[in-house]
Amino acid sequence: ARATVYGYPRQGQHRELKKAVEGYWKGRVIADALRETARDLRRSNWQQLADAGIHEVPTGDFSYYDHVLDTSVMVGAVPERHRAAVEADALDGYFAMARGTQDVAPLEMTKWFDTNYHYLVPELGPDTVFATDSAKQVGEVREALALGHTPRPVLVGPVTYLLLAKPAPGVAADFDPLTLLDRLLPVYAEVLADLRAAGAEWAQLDEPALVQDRTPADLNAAERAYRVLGALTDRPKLLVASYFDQLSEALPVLAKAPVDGLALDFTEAAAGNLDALAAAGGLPGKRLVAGVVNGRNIWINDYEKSLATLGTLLGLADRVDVAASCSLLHVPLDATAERDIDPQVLRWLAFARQKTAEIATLARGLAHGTHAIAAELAANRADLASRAGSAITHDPAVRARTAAVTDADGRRSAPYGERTAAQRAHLGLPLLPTTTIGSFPQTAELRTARADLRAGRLDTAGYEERIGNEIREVLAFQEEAGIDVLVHGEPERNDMVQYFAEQLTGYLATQHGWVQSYGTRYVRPPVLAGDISRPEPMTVRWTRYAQSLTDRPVKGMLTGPVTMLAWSFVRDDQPLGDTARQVALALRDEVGDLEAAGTSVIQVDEPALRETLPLRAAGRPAYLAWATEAFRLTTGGVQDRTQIHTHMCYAEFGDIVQAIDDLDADVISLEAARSHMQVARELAEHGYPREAGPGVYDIHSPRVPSAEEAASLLRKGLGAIPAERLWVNPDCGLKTRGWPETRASLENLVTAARTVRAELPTP
Ligand code: THG
Ligand code: ZN
Repeated sequence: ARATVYGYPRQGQHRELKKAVEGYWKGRVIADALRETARDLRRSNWQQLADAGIHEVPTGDFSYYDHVLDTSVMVGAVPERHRAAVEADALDGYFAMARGTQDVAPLEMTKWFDTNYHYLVPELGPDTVFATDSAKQVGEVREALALGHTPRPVLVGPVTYLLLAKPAPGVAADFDPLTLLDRLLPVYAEVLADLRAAGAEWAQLDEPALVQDRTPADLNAAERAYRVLGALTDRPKLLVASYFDQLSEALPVLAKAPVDGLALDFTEAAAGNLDALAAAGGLPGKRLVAGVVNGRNIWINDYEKSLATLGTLLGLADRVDVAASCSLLHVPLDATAERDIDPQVLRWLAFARQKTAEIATLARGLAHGTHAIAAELAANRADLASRAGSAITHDPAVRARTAAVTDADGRRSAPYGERTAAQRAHLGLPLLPTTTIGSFPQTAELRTARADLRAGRLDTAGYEERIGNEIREVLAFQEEAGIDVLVHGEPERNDMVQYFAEQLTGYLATQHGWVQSYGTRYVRPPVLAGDISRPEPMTVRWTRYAQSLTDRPVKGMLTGPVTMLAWSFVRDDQPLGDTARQVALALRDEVGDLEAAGTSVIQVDEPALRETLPLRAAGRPAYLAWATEAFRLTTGGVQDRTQIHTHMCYAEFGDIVQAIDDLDADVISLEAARSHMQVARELAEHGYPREAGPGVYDIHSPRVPSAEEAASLLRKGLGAIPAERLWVNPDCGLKTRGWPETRASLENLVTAARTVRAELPTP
């Protein structure tokens, strides 16, 4: 048994890659220097892996921006509008596809399965002509060989690549990219031949799309793809990798395919793989790579459990190797860099570097017996016991409270239809009320102030004075602009999850735990480590201050429990629903305190509700049940006249309208400007009975929408949602925008609301 991984964090311990790429964009770093930084990072990653005892190192997993974009380049799927840029300069053309230019739009970005990584969506059509460009893949194989490593190039598999694609602009929406498979396979054949020639003994083809619910046609495509690629004579040995869930129907297809190995996820999330593999008769004559170390969470492995699984697998394949369940791209680099985490708790955590050591240990244990890893096993047992028995993971007060939760706690005292009258009377808002989603521009001054506070250059009083000033300006602007429901602008918050995580007991923040979100953008997901409680109010002070400055209602702003889980590393020692309930109770107290402080409108954001939807339909009802329960527990305790808002973005909502309705919020704001109000129609079709604000200002672009444009979107909205229930707001928070366009856009939005109000029939 040998140890291997499918991919490693690309950014470097100090996010050197981000700095080099962004420096290149700004013209401060020349192309050769960027390439050298990239080469250094690859070399250091491979050395770390080899030193840890990883036998085959992944190559081709590195990327300047995104590995799916790299695959589009490898197969020549460059959209027409980017052709010229790519021909002029390959690197600049690559970044043009990723980010767009003045004149051309970038590729669309969307979430990589149910992770927090985002990839660039391939655009294909019946006229797509593929062409082989194996330079990047071949180059990395040569690089690794020259450094004395055994490279295993990792490629997005052809079936997954096509399943992740969408019809190019101008192509019929019902075009099925899978119809291009027969044209794509010769390109993969050429790449594989080039990799073989470069010296790769094995190549890995990643097919995570096959763990999702798949049609017989999809499975046929997978069967054909691997029959064709397997039959090639000039190729490396092929390892087909799956992860994020079990293969189910696709397992027998791949087990029978003429490939040389299969990589399967054997973590809890894919528990069915073990039985399915046995039922399929195992993998006689093939290599099995067993993903027993969770590649997307940060907890230490349970060695005994993993060794038991690995032992069962030994009889099922020709050779069993040990790996993480998926690429380590989804975890931070190195836990030992964390200086502020209690050393005892730090022993429970494994980031990428620690996981490679775990994989190597397990491979040694599997190959030579447990006596060969006796010391590691004993330490592992002690660390697991310390976690299981810790007061951090078991707070009796939190446990007692969650156990006492009843359905009534999640029920408002009156149904929506009756609450609206109380809210209308209390708030006195006009028809088509205007509001914003919560955040205002996070200016360079604010970021500097926060950095200065952290570095000790600014004291708390000085920092708070700046926050107070900012809030005054944000409120003054909104009053002047004529917005109806105001916000304080959230200048005191860094990230909408991190801000709350830092204030809740049981949550850990990391200092260096960066994980790539997309391109050069990273997040530091906090860790839900223990039982969650709220030692003191988190948002009341600034909300109260903001309300003291105006007679109009100021919205209280909270991140909802589902998003708090989705953008954190979650506990693996209790059901997600239990963790969500603990977070919900802490937030419920915050909602109660805001209400008691005089806040009449409270927004509980759930942008991640849609994105954590399980990959397979079978898992969705249970997820939606705990997710809606958690939201209702957060918001269910307020008086009728207190108006609960929620906000969602980053997703299509058509298939979860029922769940959105079940949240029992009074008002929802949704991203809609770019889809021309499609969400409004989707809500209407479902008979959504509540108030809604489909966004009329696309905040992802610096473009200022004119008042006429916003008005015409509002009229469209009125076609689906009656005036009594339609709100006027931007698509999302304004954190990433500058002040000039924010000012102009919001003024136009208010003008649009007034114009359309004047057109309404007088009641
Ligand atoms: N917060 C968290 N997770 C998220 C989002 C979020 N996941 C989904 C989505 N939003 C991802 N979007 C972004 C947008 C911007 C950045 C990261 C993810 C970003 N990051 C800064 C960077 O890399 O320079 C670092 C930010 C920081 O200093 O904390 O700009 O909103 N949790
Ligand atoms: Zn949003």
